[in-house]
Amino acid sequence: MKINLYDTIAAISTPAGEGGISVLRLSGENAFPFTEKVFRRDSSGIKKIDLLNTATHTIHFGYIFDNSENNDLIDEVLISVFKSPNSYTGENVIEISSHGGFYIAQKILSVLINAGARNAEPGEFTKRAFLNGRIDLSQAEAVADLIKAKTDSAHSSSIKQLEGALSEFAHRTRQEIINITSLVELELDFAEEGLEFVKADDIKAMILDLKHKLIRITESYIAGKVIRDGVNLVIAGKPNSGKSSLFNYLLNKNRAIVSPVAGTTRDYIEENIIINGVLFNLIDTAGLRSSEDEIESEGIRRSFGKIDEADMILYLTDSAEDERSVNEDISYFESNFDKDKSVHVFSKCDLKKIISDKGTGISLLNEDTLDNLKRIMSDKVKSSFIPFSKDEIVLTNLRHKFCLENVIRSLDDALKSLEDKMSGEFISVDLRNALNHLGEITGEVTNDTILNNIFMNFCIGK
Ligand SMILES: Nc1nc2c(ncn2[C@@H]2O[C@H](COP(=O)(O)OP(=O)(O)OP(=O)(O)O)[C@@H](O)[C@H]2O)c(=O)[nH]1
Ligand SMILES: [Mg+2]
Repeated sequence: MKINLYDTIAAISTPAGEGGISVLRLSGENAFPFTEKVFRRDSSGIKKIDLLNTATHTIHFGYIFDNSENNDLIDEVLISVFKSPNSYTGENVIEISSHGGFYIAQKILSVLINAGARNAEPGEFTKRAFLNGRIDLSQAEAVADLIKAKTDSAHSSSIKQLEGALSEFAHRTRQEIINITSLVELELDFAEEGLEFVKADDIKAMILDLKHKLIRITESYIAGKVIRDGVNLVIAGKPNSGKSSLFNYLLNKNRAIVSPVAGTTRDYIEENIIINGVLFNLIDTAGLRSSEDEIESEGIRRSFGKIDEADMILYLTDSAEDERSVNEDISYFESNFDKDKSVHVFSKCDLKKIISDKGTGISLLNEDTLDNLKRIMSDKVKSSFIPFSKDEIVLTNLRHKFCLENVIRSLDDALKSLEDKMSGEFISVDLRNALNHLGEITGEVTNDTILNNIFMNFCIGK
């Protein structure tokens, strides 16, 4: 995406479809004159507005006309005026609130394009905010995450990042690396005179300390991924064990076919659901057994595929079966499933008096047992994937994780150079590499490819 910071871009910022209002946004050097061409204060189209002499952060009622054709009246609108540098992009910005309706918004957009504006690319408003120094890159990325947030925790981690928590951390770390670098360079200056200002061991200890802090943060990415994208939770078990019934119950809708015939579910089904603040991608699968049926066998193969990829598994054993089958199923579960990520569930416990103490009993006829299962599910996610306190930074973005891993790699290089008693110049080069990688997080160090990849994923109008 080539960007000319001086042209004026326009886009509809609200989603397509009918709604109370639609908002269009214009940003750039000519945002004011282009608006003046098409906006009038009265419905007869006579009274113009002088935006340069209008106070910033004010709202004005008026009308949009199609000046390209017969000066047709398009809509009654409100325009909000934001003067550079106090706007989202840092440039002159006009926001037009029209009646909600895709046709009207499209029509106003085409009028603005006729007036001289250009259609904005995805994320271009936010990209300008970054290029104009209003926000750094990690904050721009937080804007995209904030829009996509589906749960409380996804929201709170992205709003924290937007407020600059990650940027602050990057700046603090940067300062620490600079301090270490200057100690190394000081050492370098005096080395010839045989003065050892700071012992190599001390420098090593400082780098190690920093490295451990960074490792802790990169480890938080798993939590971040769970917070952002949800936990892949597979419901598995023998045919007829009640998987689809549980799936439907958790979703609170009859999504999957339930029947007493073993082998009902063939292909897997996925749905999103939030349980106790945790986002789950629930996957109902075909019951596991050896089957002669070609289609069922393919379904079972897919079940195993999903089990392999799962973050978490609910394995259902039908407790209404006879004791031998139940015991066999328990051994099957115990020898084939990873304890850390699986929960053993005994289904249909209304049909059985004694429930094995090896798992959690549930019955669709008993709400308490299901609430208990939900609590076990969300607690397990919180303890295994999100063992971070509210104040800690949680990485939610893979790009940030890669940058930090590169920082750690450069710190390792520095440690190795120290170990090998290399001269200070080498150590200093390693530390400077670490600084560069760190700068990629906030965008102090960046290139077009990185920027394009980031903003490509935004919606148009943001
Ligand atoms: N009594 C009782 N019956 C249940 C319970 N849960 C499920 N069932 C019944 O068990 C039968 C099988 O349920 P499904 O949910 O279709 O089982 P499944 O594991 O999805 O079966 P497949 O798709 O064939 O692998 C149905 O007749 C359900 O009504 C329960 O808690 N109590
Ligand atoms: Mg089923």
